[in-house]
Amino acid sequence: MNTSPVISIVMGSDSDFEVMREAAGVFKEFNVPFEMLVSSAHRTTERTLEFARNAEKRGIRAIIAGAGAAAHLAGVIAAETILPVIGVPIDATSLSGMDALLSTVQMPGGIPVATMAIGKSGAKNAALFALELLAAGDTGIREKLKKYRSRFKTSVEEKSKRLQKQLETFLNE
Ligand code: RP5
Repeated sequence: MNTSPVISIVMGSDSDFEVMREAAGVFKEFNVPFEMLVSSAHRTTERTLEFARNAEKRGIRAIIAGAGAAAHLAGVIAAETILPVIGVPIDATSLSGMDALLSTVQMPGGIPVATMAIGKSGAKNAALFALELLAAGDTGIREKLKKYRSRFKTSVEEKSKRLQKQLETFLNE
């Protein structure tokens, strides 16, 4: 298997790892090579710009950028690459992630950032969305994604059966 990373997961600080590991977990499960790094749009601006400019020629196919507070990381990266950039707003301040959400989602027309939900669900969905992008040209990933979805179907059907039993007990009380 090719082990060169095709996905970059970037975060503004190592304090974001707890959330961003959700994305890493998905790539681990799908056996898709990825890299993870810390780069800050405001603390290490030059490093972030260099990363964004070089990502495409290094073979990266999509970038996931997670940041909290005035989260301009995803937007700054998107400004310097035409790779798809997926933003994950992180709950890192007293504004509970609303600051990061608005900073990430409200990109002016011309430089898109696909913005996910705040926090762990957003990180997980960012990875799944990146896989959906890769799936356009990779039948293996496409099939794995279909299997992943079908597991949800089975689990909801099981939940519904359990609920019927609970309902029966409740009605007979
Ligand atoms: C943001 O500021 C980072 O993405 C992080 O969510 C937040 C706090 O960073 P630390 O002070 O923990 O390094 O840039």
